Amino acid sequence: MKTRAAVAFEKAKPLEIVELDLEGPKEGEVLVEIKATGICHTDDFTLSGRDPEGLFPAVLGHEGAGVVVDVGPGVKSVKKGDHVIPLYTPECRECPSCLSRKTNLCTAIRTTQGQGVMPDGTSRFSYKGKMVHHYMGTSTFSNYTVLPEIAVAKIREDAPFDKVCYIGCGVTTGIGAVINTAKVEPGSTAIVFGLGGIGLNVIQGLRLVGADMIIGVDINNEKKAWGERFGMTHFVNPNEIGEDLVPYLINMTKRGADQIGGADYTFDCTGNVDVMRAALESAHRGWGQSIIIGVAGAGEEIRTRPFQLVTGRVWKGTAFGGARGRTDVPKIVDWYMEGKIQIDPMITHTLPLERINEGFDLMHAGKSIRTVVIY
Ligand code: NAD
Ligand code: AHE
Ligand code: ZN
Repeated sequence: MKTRAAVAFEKAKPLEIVELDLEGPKEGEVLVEIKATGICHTDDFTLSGRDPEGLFPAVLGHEGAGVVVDVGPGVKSVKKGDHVIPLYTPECRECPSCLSRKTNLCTAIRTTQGQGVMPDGTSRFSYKGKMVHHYMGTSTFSNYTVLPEIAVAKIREDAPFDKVCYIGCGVTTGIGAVINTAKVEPGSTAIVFGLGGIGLNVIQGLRLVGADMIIGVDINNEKKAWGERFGMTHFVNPNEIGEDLVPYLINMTKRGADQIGGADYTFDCTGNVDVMRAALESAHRGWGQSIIIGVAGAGEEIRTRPFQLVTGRVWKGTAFGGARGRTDVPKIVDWYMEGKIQIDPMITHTLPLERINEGFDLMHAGKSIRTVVIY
């Protein structure tokens, strides 16, 4: 069949809207009509050429929602007409990682996913007879996409696609980092670095679990009002404090009898390795945990004095907020439908597929929180 898609033919070039050929689903695969997709900073990261796993040409996009329109042989867990969210972190429930109960990083299809192909080693997408790569196993910048059955979460049918697509990455990553990875306790102090599509969801997760002091750090002053809207209690622009950021944050978090300072939990939502260091070093001596969410480019490394860890600070990372997609995503959709979490205000822009490149421009200009493409 044919599908309209925004294709990344080359790194650092605008996406091109073309009609691709798409093969139908094979054994264990499903064909999904994507109704809406968010644009995440990670799509931009890969398009920029900084992703060591980036492949071209490819159909990017990993934050979608849609309807199953066909299933391949052997598919049991979903059927035609089901509403689904594609999962870049699948959940096979059979691999050693899934069975360990220690991680959400299912390994069933990770190798082929990173190679931009389906689990049988081939791509379903082609253009003028030449293979086009899948991306993150999802490729939601195509109106139709083929996914392994283990990489879709079935969701309730009354949930609006143009909002719950955001649960396919940003919402789940931010809230999950708080609940699953950090396991933040009520009354905690927290610092969130980077108040974009991920950081604001960390903030709403912190409010949900009853964190006390929630400090947001961003170089864009317009993010102050955004953070406050979702529960941030204090805002810091590192360029305007007139001193080094870490001691400033340590001072801010000195409370009552505890004059050591430092936050119980810090979160990097920027992908900047210097910010990651500041996040670790502004965590509380003895127990502060710093969670890396941001994704850094090929060749970049994190640094700190080992003494920071010797004295009890903990560095952790999280992918997809530690969520097990087929199990957790339908629950997060319920939270949204029940009004427990907010999504609508964060979707600042909607665009048709033809204008998808404007979504990247808005992100670069710091003007959007999330742009959603509606097919
Ligand atoms: P975004 O562009 O919407 O937001 C980034 C924010 O960081 C912006 O508000 C920007 O002003 C701010 N910022 C930039 N440099 C800063 C600095 N030096 N100090 C303070 N703030 C700074 O991006 P996003 O969609 O929120 O994604 C954030 C990061 O998370 C990206 O690196 C993305 O690739 C990554 N990510 C990771 C996962 C995961 O599973 N680990 C999931 C989604 C996104
Ligand atoms: N491919 C990159 C890393 C990109 C990355 O870390 N991706 C996150 C999701 S970001 C979503 O917006 C992730 O899930 N990582 C775990 C995994 O298995 O990919 C690189 O550096 O090679
Ligand atoms: Zn993402």
